Amino acid sequence: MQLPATLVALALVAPVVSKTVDSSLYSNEAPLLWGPYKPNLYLGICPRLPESLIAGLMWGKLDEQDKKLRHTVEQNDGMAMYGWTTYDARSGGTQIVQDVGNQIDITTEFVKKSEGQSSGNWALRIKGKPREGAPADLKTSVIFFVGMEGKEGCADCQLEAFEQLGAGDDKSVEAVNIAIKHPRVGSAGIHIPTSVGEDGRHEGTIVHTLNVTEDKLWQAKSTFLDALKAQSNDRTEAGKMDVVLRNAPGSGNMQFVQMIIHGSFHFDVLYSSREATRAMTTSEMAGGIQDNVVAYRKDYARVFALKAPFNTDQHALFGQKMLADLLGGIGYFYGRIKIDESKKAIYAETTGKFWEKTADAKKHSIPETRGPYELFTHTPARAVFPRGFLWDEGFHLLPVLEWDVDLAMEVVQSWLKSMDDDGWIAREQAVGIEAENGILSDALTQYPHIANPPTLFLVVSKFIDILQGKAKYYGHESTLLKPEAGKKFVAKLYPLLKKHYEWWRKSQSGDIEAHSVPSANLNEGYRWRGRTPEMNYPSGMDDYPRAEPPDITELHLDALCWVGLMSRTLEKIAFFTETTHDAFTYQNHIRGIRINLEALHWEEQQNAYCDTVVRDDKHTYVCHKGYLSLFPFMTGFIDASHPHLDAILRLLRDQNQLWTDHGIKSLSQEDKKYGVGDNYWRSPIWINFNYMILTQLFSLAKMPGPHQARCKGIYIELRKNIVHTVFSSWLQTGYAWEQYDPVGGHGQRTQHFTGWTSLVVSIMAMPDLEQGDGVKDRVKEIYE
Ligand code: 6A9
Repeated sequence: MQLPATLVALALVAPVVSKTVDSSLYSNEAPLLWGPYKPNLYLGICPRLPESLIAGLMWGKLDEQDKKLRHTVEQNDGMAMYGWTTYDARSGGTQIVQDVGNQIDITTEFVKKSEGQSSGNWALRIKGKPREGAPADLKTSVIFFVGMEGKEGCADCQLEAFEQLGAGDDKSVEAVNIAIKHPRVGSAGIHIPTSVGEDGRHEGTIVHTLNVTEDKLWQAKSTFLDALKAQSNDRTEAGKMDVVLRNAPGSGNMQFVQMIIHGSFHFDVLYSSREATRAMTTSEMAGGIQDNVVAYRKDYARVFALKAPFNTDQHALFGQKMLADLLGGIGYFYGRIKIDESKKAIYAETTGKFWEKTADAKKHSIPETRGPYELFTHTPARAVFPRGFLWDEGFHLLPVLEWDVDLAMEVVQSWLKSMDDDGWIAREQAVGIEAENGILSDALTQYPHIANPPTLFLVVSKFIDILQGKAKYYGHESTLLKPEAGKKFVAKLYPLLKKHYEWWRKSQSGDIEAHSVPSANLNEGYRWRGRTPEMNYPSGMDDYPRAEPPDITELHLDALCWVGLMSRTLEKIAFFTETTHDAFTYQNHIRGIRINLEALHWEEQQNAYCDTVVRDDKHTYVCHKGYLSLFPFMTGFIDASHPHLDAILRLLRDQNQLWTDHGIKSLSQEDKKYGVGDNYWRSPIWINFNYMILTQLFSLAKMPGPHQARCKGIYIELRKNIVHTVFSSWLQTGYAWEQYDPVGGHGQRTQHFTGWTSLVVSIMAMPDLEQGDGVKDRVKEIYE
């Protein structure tokens, strides 16, 4: 083991701290220990260990540091572009931030090296390059910080900075070393050579150690600026505000390593665990960066092999970036969430204007906390919502599953572990104080009667397809795909999935009897709890039109279909894990669901599936044609010979209803709520549902049936339209977007929405069915 002198000395005195990575987890998990798991920061690194270490980067133009110091990702920072260009959870990746305001482009390269079960080494190379038009002598302040959580009262903890002096006469500082000792992390050292690359000139490296309260650790920016302010105030002579912290290395719970650099630069941060057989070196890191880029591109080409007409270099670059941003948006969270279960009786929603009572209860609610627990999840958008969203995660994991099945299932497991004793999973999880920061408490509090679409079941279902060889896997080497391992894992998840399913059926059950439909099955009808006028947040399609005013007799079509999707997944699991007896129960449920899709939800006049409600004692349809009407189709209940397939295809391919050249839009323009109000789910195009539509079209295109050719034709067109939409918007703006405008096709709402919009990666890899057999023309004939 070759460690810098100071660290060698340290290693000798440091007792070996026993490894604390949870040994109950399977073996492919150790390489996931460290990562840029604070996606809310441009670069925030921590291990997947509660209350341990945080590290990260801040930068800004020296004389505007107080206003433009970059730390948390902010949409209004006005970056020309930012995000990962390559990223893999096991080996690392490269991120670029084009910082217009600070006139500099920052590149962060992150490399991980882990051996066996050891806690592993990692390294960072930070590069800066002045942007065009920047002054010749652009001065940038760059700060690398490390904080240690839970240090107070921890006798065995250490976070100490040392300067490593050169052998030369001038005794200049050659490197900064930070010694780390922590019961969960073990002993380690961070080595930061002070040289800043060939052209870079810098005014020395300073280390400033602080002892701060815990809440200051994750607020590195204000902690740093406050320290500068305090330092300026301490001076007796009046003058300008200080821009550089005093050099004061020592022992504390927070370390700032600050450099003032002229022009372009690069410097390295090398983290070596004492358990590793050798220390991380600059050359190992440089080699690692190169290898990672090459491997990432190669892996991408294999796993997401682009199919015509998207087999171009430009689409490859685009896809690599989209995937890297999805993977790089993963976060590790630890802490508590706010929940309110004190008024379960009120939330039962059994009387007339139930939402008024609920609103009142919310007003007076004093939420309790639940936890602490861990959540390992991808995030929809780093700037605006860097936290866990249940139904988003199922979509995130579909491409991840193809890339790294063990990682995807690790995340599934993390979410399922957050389930409470009743089987409820909170839909929006801001776990811990840092994740909660800046969110109104109204949006934070979670209610245990609220559900969210169970998209994790989609992931488990596809996982079983892979295990059974029904879906091909070209991703990372996997432990779960070894004989018997996958089955064991599924058997372990099964009780949790079943519990969630049972909670869902019970908590969201609908009053079928009130509808007095003789042919209906009396068990399978569901209603989203937590509805308010014009809104249905739990469903995920927030303002998609429903019955107004909300009513306790409503039966929601999407809720029924989501239950059906769960039933079918559980049936699959039951057969797969040889718990056949259970399978019969699920089959029974599925039968009931099929009956009720027709008996309760199919509206003959409108030729569409709809929500329903009881009005004037009568079973009444509430029809707003759009994504909702497509649910039986999207969730796989419409097979090739289904009598309503024709109507569904007509609806989605009709230019006067849902079809646009940019993808399928959320609501028909013939609906009176089209584009009305906030217009969130009332016309825009969303990629998650377009993906679901495409996968169904694809499977029907392969299945003999009266509409096979149509399905194939529409599949070909829709696939092209969606990719074109996301791709061209990305070319124009540099970003992926939350949704797309149904008229112009441009990206809108949240910028750098790297969540389910990334499904475009899977879409580009879906087979191109175009054979030049005239299918397209035939489809045109039918519709136009
Ligand atoms: C807003 C902003 C500092 C809304 O992608 C996440 C969710 C989806 O699950 C849902 O289906 N989005 C969709 O209708 C975004 C939700 C953002 C809510 C929080 C607060 C201020 O934060």
